[in-house]
Amino acid sequence: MSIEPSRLGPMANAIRALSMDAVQAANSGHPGMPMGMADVATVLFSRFVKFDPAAPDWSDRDRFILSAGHGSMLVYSLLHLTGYASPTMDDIRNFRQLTSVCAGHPENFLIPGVECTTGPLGQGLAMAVGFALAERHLNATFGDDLVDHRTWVIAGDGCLMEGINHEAIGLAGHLKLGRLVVLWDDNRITIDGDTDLSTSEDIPARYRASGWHVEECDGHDPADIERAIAAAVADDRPSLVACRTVIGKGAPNKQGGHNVHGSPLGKDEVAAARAYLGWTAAPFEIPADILADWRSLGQRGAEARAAWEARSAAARQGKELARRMAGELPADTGFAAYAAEIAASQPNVATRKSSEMALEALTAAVPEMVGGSADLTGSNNTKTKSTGPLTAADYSGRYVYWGIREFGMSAAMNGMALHGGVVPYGGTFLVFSDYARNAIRMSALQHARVVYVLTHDSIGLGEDGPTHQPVEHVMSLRMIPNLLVFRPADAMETAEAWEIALQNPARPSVLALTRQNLPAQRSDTEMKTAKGAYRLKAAAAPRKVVIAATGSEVALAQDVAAALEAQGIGADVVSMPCWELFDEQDAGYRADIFPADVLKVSIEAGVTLGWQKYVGDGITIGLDRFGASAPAEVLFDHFGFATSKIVPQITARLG
Ligand SMILES: Cc1ncc(C[n+]2csc(CCOP(=O)(O)OP(=O)(O)O)c2C)c(N)n1
Ligand SMILES: [Mg+2]
Repeated sequence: MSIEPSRLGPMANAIRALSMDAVQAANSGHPGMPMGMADVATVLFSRFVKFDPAAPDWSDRDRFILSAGHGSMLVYSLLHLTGYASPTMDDIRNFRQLTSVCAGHPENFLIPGVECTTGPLGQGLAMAVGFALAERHLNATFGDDLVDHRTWVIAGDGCLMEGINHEAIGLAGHLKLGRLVVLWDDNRITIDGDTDLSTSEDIPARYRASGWHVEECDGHDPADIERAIAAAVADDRPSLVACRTVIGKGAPNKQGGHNVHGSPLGKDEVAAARAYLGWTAAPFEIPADILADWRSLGQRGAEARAAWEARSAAARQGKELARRMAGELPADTGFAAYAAEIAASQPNVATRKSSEMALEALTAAVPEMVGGSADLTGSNNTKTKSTGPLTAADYSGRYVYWGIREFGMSAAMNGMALHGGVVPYGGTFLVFSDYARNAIRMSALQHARVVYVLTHDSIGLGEDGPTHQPVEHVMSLRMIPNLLVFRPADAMETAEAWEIALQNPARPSVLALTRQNLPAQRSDTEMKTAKGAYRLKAAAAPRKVVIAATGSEVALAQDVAAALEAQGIGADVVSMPCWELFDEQDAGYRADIFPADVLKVSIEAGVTLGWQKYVGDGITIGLDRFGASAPAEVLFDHFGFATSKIVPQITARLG
């Protein structure tokens, strides 16, 4: 049963009413965008989107992404009206309150029907590129019967103005992601006022030049909207549908102006809007006939899902797809055999190389791993024999050439991880993690399993100099909640870090890896990295000092300890590949590693701020300034990372 065209207007007004009433009740929020895009969203959901409210995690559903996350009431209204269990009307009534899942911006971890967290403008659209890419990759792997869905985006002027938009649409155009459709809320208003205050760009021309198909429509004319979306669906390029709208449409005295963007309409204007729209129902009440129309859409999807379930049950690969979509790894990731191998071979290699060696084993055993690099493949060592190129001609490949698009890559990887069925990892230089930083933060906030392979992790990269030498990066990444930051000391710790990263389905990880070779520190396979920090070497003489270090400085710590022991000063060496995991150990373990009664010293080729947490008023050896251009050995010595310079500081303190 399809909806009569005459019903679309009242259905859209239900979105308008819920949005203005919820924002009014919260006395905060953004009514303009949901009211302006209500007609487009109603046509989209009533004619095009494949979804089943009874199964929000059905893997072959279409993905709907509200990139203009400030318009959160739009997605809350849609989910509620179409019959999802969450949000309830009570949640909507309590929009933006602590007890409600209807947070100020849509959060993927609060509501199953919210595919990803949006609010940082531009990133929803960039994540959508990852969703669309994951869909094509799984389609190529599992076939049309099991994977065949679209990615829909509603984006505002802000999403299209952000720099990441350029990266995202360049990727989507190049990869010919034709199942991606972006509906642009072309209301020509942003917070400060008319868009002509700040832009005069020809957006359709920019999209066309990037390989997109562009349609334009009157965003308040259902027939025109339907025509434009149908044309987008029919075209095999990614599509932008410019929907000319009036922000706050329905609020007679405020529509079309920037004040309706992010403030409640006010009691009088809410009343005026009710009169203007002919909406007589009380706040948070939807007339039964209108609700029935919305619910009928939801019920339609159940048929499509039932048919898919029958196909999936009959398909040879149905279970394998289900495994991947559930985020469950194969029983054997290849880690154990590989760890045994390097415990024996004790390789003396850079940790970026160790990472590549681990990846060879892991990518061979874990087919859902999809790698890539932002044009530093040969430096990040991210490509393996199992991961052939993922291209527009062959989406079954497992390696994405992201180009020089660190932010776009990272946001797209979030989309891939949240789509499910793939475990993305991608590389760049650690120093350029700043370009990607908000997407890394969004991985952590969204509980997305994304692995960032960040190489050239210190002055140890040498001659490229201070622009390329991270100093504050490892420490600043440690400040992001729910992010595991690994700085492994050798091949074994690198392999362990990879295994831990894979085994954490709800956490992103960063691997900070060296350019320069590092000696092997371990011959056991005890997964010590899982504790975050552990005693690599116990004091021989009576213990006077504990030296904690990470990554390339662990070898130096060993050397310093040996020099102290030679003087009869007992020294533990603690390798500390992951602060976050150490902080999660029990108090007894932590106190055993960093005992109260000894001098504690940290060595890390980066800023020292933060190490005091472990060494108290001990000694912090680090680099609180930018590096310099010279060979690595010269720099380490110049900046004080030398046994001969560290030992006297320790003996002086011991008195
Ligand atoms: C990266 C980022 N920068 C700034 C903001 C703050 N902000 C939220 S909405 C908005 C204006 C967006 O304009 P538009 O997309 O046209 O939305 P509309 O006013 O039409 O609803 C801004 C600047 C943000 N959310 N994200
Ligand atoms: Mg706008």
